[in-house]
Amino acid sequence: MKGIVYKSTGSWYSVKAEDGTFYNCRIKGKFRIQGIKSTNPVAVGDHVIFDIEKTENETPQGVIKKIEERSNYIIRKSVNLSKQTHIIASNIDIAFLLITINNPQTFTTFIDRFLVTAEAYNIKAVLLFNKIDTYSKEELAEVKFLAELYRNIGYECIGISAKKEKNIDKVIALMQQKVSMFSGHSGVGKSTLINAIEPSLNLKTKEISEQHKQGRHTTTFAEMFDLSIGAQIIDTPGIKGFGVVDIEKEELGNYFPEFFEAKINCKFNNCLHIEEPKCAVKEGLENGEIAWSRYKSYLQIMKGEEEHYRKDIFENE
Ligand SMILES: Nc1nc2c(ncn2[C@@H]2O[C@H](COP(=O)(O)OP(=O)(O)OP(=O)(O)O)[C@@H](O)[C@H]2O)c(=O)[nH]1
Ligand SMILES: [Mg+2]
Ligand SMILES: [Zn+2]
Repeated sequence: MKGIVYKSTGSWYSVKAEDGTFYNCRIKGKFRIQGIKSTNPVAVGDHVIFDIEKTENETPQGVIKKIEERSNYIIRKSVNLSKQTHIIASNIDIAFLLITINNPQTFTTFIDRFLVTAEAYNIKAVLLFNKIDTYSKEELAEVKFLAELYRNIGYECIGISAKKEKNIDKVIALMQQKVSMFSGHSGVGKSTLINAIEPSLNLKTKEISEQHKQGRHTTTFAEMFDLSIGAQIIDTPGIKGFGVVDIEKEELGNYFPEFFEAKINCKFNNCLHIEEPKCAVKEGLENGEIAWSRYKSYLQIMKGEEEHYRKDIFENE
């Protein structure tokens, strides 16, 4: 049978068959995916082939035999096993990043790593600036600044309030007939936004009183939901950082669209935009066409530095 993985709890997978029935499936011991060193061989969004096992009890269970080739996937580095990766979700049409200026704060290095990952796998990325109902004048100015920065590069940016249901219709319009993923730090409002779109799901969200407790994730597993607007959404647990793996140094600049555009004017066609003379990216920085925050993210990924969560990249200036 064919189906799509809707939920994974580590050892069990909830798979929706073509006829709409959900089956609890597991994988056989030796099952491995070639080429990917991942802590989870099967991810939410995967298209799989599975067999129904005859069981004594009433509910039939399935065994996943094969995963169809993924059109794309979003990964993060595993928290403990440094060399391993964790596939957050696969076969995504649009990846939405929820960004909050405050409570919690999202830094540009995090945004840029997300965008690089999306570019590398050719996934349309949209930035949602959430909680606009809570911001001070200064914080709203920050939203405006960042939205303009990323719009200039070509990314769609929408200011929203999941709680006050502001601009939700704009998000819905982008989601029609597609598989979307909501991503972002813990507490940015991913589950709240899904509830705003589909109230009947009534997903668990963080209580206000719990908000300041660090390291508490309300959503603990990625899960896909069918929405009545005619779309699928994958809710994901909040993540601290995106690992950018499998990207060669020479390729990295291609995943910063404004660097890629400038590169044609670099003196060397293999310019890494670091030490080289007559570099159009560095000229772009000087004349204000390219944002310094983007270049800092670029250098950080290039050097393979770990992301410093909750550390402002400008704090050394
Ligand atoms: N004022 C305001 N609060 C919001 C908004 N969106 C979400 N919140 C609140 O932020 C808190 C966290 O929201 P969640 O939806 O649980 O966040 P999450 O991104 O799903 O978090 P994890 O599941 O831990 O990754 C909750 O108390 C929400 O009510 C918003 O637009 N405005
Ligand atoms: Mg959540
Ligand atoms: Zn250059």
